Amino acid sequence: KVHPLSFEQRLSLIRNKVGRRLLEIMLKKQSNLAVAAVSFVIFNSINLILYEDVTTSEELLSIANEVGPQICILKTHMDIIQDWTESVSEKLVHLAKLHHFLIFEDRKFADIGNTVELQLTGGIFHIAQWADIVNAHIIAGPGTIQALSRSAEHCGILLLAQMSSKGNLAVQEYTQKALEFAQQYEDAVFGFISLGCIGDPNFLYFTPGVKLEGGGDSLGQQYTDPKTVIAIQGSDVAIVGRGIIQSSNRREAASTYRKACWDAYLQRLEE
Ligand code: 5IU
Repeated sequence: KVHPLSFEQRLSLIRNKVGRRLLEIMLKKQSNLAVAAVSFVIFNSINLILYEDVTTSEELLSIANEVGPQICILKTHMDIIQDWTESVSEKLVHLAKLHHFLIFEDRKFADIGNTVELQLTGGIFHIAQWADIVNAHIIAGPGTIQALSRSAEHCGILLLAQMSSKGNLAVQEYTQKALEFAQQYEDAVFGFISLGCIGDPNFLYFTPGVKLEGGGDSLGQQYTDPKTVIAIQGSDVAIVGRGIIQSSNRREAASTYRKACWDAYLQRLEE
């Protein structure tokens, strides 16, 4: 299923303009690395929290600044930030422009269109004002996608076609349905969250659950290394959270991962 096309060649196949802008950034920075600004908690032996990270806007912004030069995308979870205000999103957008990356809010919209429209534009987060990319489950049918594309024309959409966690239900027929939905809304949808390429080079593939050492966590996350994900499974962008966030030197870790992911892409082109 892995196709042989380069990112340059894909540029003319992607209909959505955010998708094309992303490809341009990727080629310019030689980066197919997305960093997930995830939180992590370290518990002690009697389950008390010893250490907690990336739940403040200060920490989020400092990560964006540290890893910014190495990444094509910063993936956020705005609802884990304790002190979110509009100025946080303004500062994020500023850093995104400074370092040339796109902001992907991993809100995973899943409701009927009418609700999703309000979640995207309203509340205290106003996601549509600052996110370049948002994602959606297909469980509620195409109305979810219609609502997102109508109320945020400048946002590109990714559909969840597969997941990295143990026991997830996004398999086989479900994955195929995601592909069909995307093909129906190609102006708005430019890619998938998946474990690799699921067949159509007109879309980009984004894979979470990536770590150089592999392994997993205690809540069902399953890690695959960048080379497997990109060179073998045919994914385009690796999404790395704790592999970088938990490192004592995030700048260096981001640089190591950028190189590993880009080399894996080059290796795929050679095969
Ligand atoms: N994420 C996954 N798996 C998935 C989907 C999203 O891990 O199938 I869809 C998110 C969760 C987190 C990031 O924001 O990707 C992975 O972070 P770690 O690299 O820290 O596990």
